[in-house]
Amino acid sequence: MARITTSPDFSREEVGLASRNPGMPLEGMRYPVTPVGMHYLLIHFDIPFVDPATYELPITGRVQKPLRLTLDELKARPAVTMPVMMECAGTGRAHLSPRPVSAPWRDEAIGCAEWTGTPLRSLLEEAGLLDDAVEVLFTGHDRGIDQEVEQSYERSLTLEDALREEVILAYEMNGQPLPLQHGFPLRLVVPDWYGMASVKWLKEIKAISEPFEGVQQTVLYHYRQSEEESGTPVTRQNPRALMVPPGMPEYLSRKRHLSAGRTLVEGRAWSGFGPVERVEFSADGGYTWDDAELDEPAGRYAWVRWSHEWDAREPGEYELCARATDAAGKTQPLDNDEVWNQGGYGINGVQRVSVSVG
Ligand SMILES: Nc1nc2c(c(=O)[nH]1)N[C@H]1C(S)=C(S)[C@@H](COP(=O)(O)O)O[C@H]1N2
Ligand SMILES: [Mo]
Repeated sequence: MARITTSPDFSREEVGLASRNPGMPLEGMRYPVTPVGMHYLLIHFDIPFVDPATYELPITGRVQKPLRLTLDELKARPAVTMPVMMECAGTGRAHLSPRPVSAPWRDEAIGCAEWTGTPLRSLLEEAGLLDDAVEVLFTGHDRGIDQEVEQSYERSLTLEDALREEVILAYEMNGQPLPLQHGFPLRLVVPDWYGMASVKWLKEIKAISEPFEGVQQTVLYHYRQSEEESGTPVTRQNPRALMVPPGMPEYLSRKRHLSAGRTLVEGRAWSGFGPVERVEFSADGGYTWDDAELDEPAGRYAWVRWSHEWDAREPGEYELCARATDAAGKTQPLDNDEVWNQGGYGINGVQRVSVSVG
C-alpha cells in the first residue's frame, strides 16, 4: 500500500512526480475544450516509443475470432467525436493530512478534450465474446515497477462497463493525432470514470475469464480507510465545481488581488454520477451560499460552465468557494479531510480561493 507521511513538506520524489505530470492551469477553464498543452498529464512510467507504421492492435483471449487491426483499419471504422471530462483520481490529494505519497495534486488534474475514436463495443461484438468471458483487459505499451512489482500499465473493465456505447478507442485529441504524452497512437477513453481507466498507448485488448488482479486494479485505486481493508474500487468521478481564480495572483503564494466592485466569477463543474444540477458560490468560506448560473453542457460527458456575479463591495479578505451537486444528489464536502482515504482518491472538498479586495 501507498506510504502515508505526516510531513507538511513535500518530498523530492513528490516534486519529481509533479514536474513530470503537470496539471491544468485553472484559467484554462475559460475554454470549453481544453487546449492540448493545457490538459493535465499522468504518466506512471515512461512515454513508450510506438511506431505508427507497424502498429497493430490485437483483440484476443476469450473471443471466437481474434482480431488484429492496423491504425488505418481502426480509422476506417465508424467514428465518434465527443468532449469528455477527464480527471485523475488523485486530484485533491495534496490537501490531505496525513498525505499519501504519490502525485501531489491540488485541484488541477483535470481537462475536457474532444476525443475522436471508434466505439469499443462493435469491435468486441465482431470478435465475439465467449460465454466464459467476464472482463476485458487493456494493456499499455509502457512498463515499470510500482508497489515492488514489475508490470505493464494495465486495467480491466467488467463486460458491462466495456460494452457501454460511449467507451471508445481514441486516435485523435482536439482533431489532431493523439499527442505522444496522451497515448499515441491509440488509447481507451472511458467517460464518467476517473482517468486511470482510460489506458493509453494500447498494446492489447484481451477478453479474460477471471477478474484481473494486477497492481493498478486491486492494490491501487481503492477507497480504503486502513491498509488491511479490501476497500471499494475507484470508478466514477465525484461531483466537483472549480472557479477560475479571479483577479491577479501573487507569484509564490498564488493569493489573489482584486479591486472592489462587481466581478464575474466563472468556472466549470462535472460529475460522473449524472449531470450537474446546481452550482453554489460562497464568498465567506462556505458559511453562506448563492446559486450560480449554469450554461448548457457541450455534451453528455463534458463539463458545464457556471458563472456568478460577485459584488465585492467592501475591501478586505475573502475566501471564495464553489460547490456542485449532481442529479444523483451527490455533493462536495466542505473539508477535504472528511473524505480522507489511504490512497488519497476522489478527494472533492470545495475549492477555496483566498482573495484580498483593495
Ligand atoms: N498506459 C497508461 N495509461 C494510463 C496511464 C499510464 O500511466 N499508462 N495513466 C492513467 C491515469 S492515472 C490517468 S489520470 C490518465 C491520464 O491521462 P492524460 O495523461 O491523457 O491526461 O491516463 C491513464 N492511462
Ligand atoms: Mo490518474
